[in-house]
Amino acid sequence: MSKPSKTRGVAPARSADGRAAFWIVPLAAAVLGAAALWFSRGEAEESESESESDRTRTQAAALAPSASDRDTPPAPKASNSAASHQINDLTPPGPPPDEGMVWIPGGTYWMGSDDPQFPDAQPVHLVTVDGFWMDRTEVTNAQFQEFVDATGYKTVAERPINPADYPGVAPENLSPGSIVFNPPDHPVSLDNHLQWWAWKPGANWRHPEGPGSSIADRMDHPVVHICFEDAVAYAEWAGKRLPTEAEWEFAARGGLDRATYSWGNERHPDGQPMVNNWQGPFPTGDTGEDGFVGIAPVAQFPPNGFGLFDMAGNVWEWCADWYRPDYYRSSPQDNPTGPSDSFDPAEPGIPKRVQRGGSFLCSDLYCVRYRVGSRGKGAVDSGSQHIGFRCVADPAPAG
Ligand SMILES: [Ca+2]
Ligand SMILES: [Ca+2]
Repeated sequence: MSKPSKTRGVAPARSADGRAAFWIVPLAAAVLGAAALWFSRGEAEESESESESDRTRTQAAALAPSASDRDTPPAPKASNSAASHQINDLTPPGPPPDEGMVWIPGGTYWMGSDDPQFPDAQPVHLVTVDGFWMDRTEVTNAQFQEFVDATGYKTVAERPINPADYPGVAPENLSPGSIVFNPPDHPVSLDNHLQWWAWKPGANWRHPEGPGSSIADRMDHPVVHICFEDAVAYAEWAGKRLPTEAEWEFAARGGLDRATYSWGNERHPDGQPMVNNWQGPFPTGDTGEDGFVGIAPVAQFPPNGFGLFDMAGNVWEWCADWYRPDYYRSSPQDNPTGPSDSFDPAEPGIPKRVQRGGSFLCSDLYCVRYRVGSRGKGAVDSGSQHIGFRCVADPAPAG
């Protein structure tokens, strides 16, 4: 299906309510026909069901660097030497901006993954980032509530949808809402995410599963149904910012050199679950062997080497960078901030930012992107029940 034309292009500004289109419009099936292509499939979760032809298209598209990156000296590619990996002095430059933040010392690391499942995370390349403060946890409902109480902010999912943006869609299908996990009660093929996601009017951060659901007893859970601009608005209010993708991955690696996970290379060290993700058949039967079916309160699993929680799993986390599958081919080495435009060959023309870390829905059957070097992406105007964020802050200027 095609997205309304006004949402096409890669303008930084979010089109009014494009997020809704992928979910509302399927309701008008006669108009749109086949499956909605949305957001995040970015969601990254499509990765494991991606067809060979899709992979080929992705890889072919990745051969063409973006114009803006074409003349940038690329970062060095991975070699067998670990000599270039180094972590700066761990000593913080002063007190943290708030007690929820930890100092990430900066340094040089090998960014990306050589796992063939993740062609957009290649080549593995050397990146250097300066030190920064980072939230220890995903932003919680309690923290987001403070922001909303102070500012009256309304998230994208709470705002009215302008019928003029969706000619031909019945007004009753234009209620504010978001995308919720709605698994079938029977096994399904993993090639169509619409089988387990649904557009739900009334779903938003206050009502994660839609009307009737509440966060009252979930204030220590990560906030979800957050679009990119919602995350930016919170960060600005908090005097913080979103991490670049390079900062996020450096932090997630916790000082380790090219490990598979944010905690090391062993999935269950000493039998200990290290991530809130999915066990059992997807999408019908999460057995919760890690202790949690669905989203967990933050910080229920051991922190990584930098003291950060849930850098793998629980909820996806927005990064500041535009998404392109080819960016690692031309990324500068020092403090890269992402490409100047967005391109996802699976959904050309839909502006997407990077998301990282995977979610409670990732398993080794489907979406293994809780592995630390892998990447995700999402349409900027699409939140969902497993998309949240955390913030970073720069150190105070010396002197
Ligand atoms: Ca779980
Ligand atoms: Ca996370």
